[in-house]
Amino acid sequence: MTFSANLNIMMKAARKAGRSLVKDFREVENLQVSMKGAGDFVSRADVAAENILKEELMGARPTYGFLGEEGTSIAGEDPTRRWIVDPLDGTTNFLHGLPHWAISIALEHKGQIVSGVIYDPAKDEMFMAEKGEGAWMNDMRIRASGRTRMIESIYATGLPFGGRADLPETLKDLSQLLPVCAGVRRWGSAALDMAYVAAGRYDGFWERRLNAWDIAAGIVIVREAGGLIQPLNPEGDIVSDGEVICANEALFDKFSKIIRRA
Ligand code: 2AM
Ligand code: CA
Ligand code: CA
Ligand code: CA
Repeated sequence: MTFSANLNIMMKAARKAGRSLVKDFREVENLQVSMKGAGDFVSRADVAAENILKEELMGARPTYGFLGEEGTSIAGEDPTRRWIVDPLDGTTNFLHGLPHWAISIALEHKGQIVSGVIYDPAKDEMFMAEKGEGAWMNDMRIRASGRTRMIESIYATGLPFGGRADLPETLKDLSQLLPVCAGVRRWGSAALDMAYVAAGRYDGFWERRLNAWDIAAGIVIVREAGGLIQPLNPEGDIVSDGEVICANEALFDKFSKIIRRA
């Protein structure tokens, strides 16, 4: 397989930020932690990883824009291209010593996500895709699952933390979905949830109240793996709404009818 120069830049940046995060993860008890909002933690590790990503990505492509969760926002000379970055998706897991977190890097071109990388350094799994080029995990092509029966399928979501207002809706989703499927998982990294749908590990995923950096890379990875991904509100926009639903092609209709109560 040969990847574009941009995807190689993204993978190199993800590996470099990954080394920094793994080092901090080994001594996580010494990290300074602060809260950005109720239940929304940030540590020195998040900020260090964002700085590495900014240096690598902006160093290689100085004219592109940049949007990062930890405050980096750069309007590029080239208004059509922008990096959208979550330096550490799953901070709560990270801070609890749970090895389930990732770096998410997307490249947006004219409002569309054209390349995505989601890297899980603890498991050394790099999920990546480019528009029209398929989706990969390390050196293997990945595809959304082939399951066709709801009762055999499993779904991932995020449970609203820290008093998020979408709790009643999510509980309703669960009460309607759980009786008709094989299970729902909640691991705390939206980026990895989407990567796992692309890899056929989960059959679908949905979540409300996310941000552009949680979802951007996952969009192209799920699509290139043959999965269907849409804004939860069919008239909306995934990246700006931050509300997403995805699944394999065979199950998308049934699953989305339950979640959208259509
Ligand atoms: P973050 O770790 O980058 O902040 C899952 O529900 C998503 O919500 C994650 O992608 C996570 O991204 C974000 N999130 C923020 N605070 C959280 C918390 N206290 N618990 C779980 N997820 C949280
Ligand atoms: Ca956060
Ligand atoms: Ca995130
Ligand atoms: Ca983050």
